[in-house]
Amino acid sequence: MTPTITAFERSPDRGRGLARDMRVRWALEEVGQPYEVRLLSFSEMKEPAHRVLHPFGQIPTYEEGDLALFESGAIVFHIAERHSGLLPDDAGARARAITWMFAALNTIEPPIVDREITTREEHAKTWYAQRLPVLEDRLRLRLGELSGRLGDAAWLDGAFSAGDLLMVTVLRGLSGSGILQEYSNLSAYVARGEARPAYKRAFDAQLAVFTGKPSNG
Ligand code: GTB
Repeated sequence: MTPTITAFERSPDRGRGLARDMRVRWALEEVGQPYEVRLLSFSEMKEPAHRVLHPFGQIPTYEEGDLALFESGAIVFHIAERHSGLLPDDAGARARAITWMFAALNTIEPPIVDREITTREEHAKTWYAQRLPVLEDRLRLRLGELSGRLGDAAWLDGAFSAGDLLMVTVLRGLSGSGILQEYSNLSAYVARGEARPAYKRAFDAQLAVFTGKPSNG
C-alpha cells in the first residue's frame, strides 16, 4: 500500500528542505518505497480533520491503510523497521543505530531549535544579546562532542543508518548560521548525506512543491 505523508503547501524555508517532511521523504527514498504527498496550508493543519492525525496540528504525518503516525522520528523508525536498508540486521548494531536516532532528536536537535527560535522570534528582546551566546555555547558543547565521536569516520556507527539520516537532517537545521562550518568533519558528514541519490530525490521532490516545477526524480 502506498503511504501518504503531509507537507507544507508553501514551506517557509522556500524549498531548502529544512521542514520535517524532508527526513520522511529521504527515508522513503532510501528504502525505495513510493509515496504520495498531501499538501496543507497553515490553517488546514489546525482543522479537526488534520488534528485527528496530528494532535499538535503540524506536519509531517504518515498514513498507510489504517495506520496513522505523527512525529518525524517515529515515522522514520517505522519505515526503517518495515524495510531493509536503514537499520542493520545484527541486534547490537541495530540497537546502536536506534540510539543515534534518539541522540539526533533528543540531544542535538533541541539546542539547534532553541537557537533558531531565539534568533527568529526573540531578536528584539532586551536580553537577546546576553541570551544568544549562552544558547550557542550549549550548542557548541554538543557539536564538539559529536565531532569528536565521529572523527574521520564516514557515518556514526559503521554503515549509513536511520541514525545518520536523522542526524544529517538535524544538523542541516544549522544552515545559514555558519556554526556547522566550525566543525569540518561535521560539514563533510552533512555533505556526504546530501550526496546520496535518495537524499537528492527527496530534496528535489520537496523543492518542486515550492517552485511549482516537476522534479526529475
Ligand atoms: N517533533 C515534530 C516532528 O519531528 O515531526 C515537529 C514537527 C514540526 O515542527 N512541524 C512544523 C510545523 O508543522 C514544520 S517542520 N509547523 C507548523 C505549526 O506548528 O503550526 C519545522 C520547520 C518549519 C520551518 C522551517 N523553516 O522555514 O526553515 C524549518 C523547520
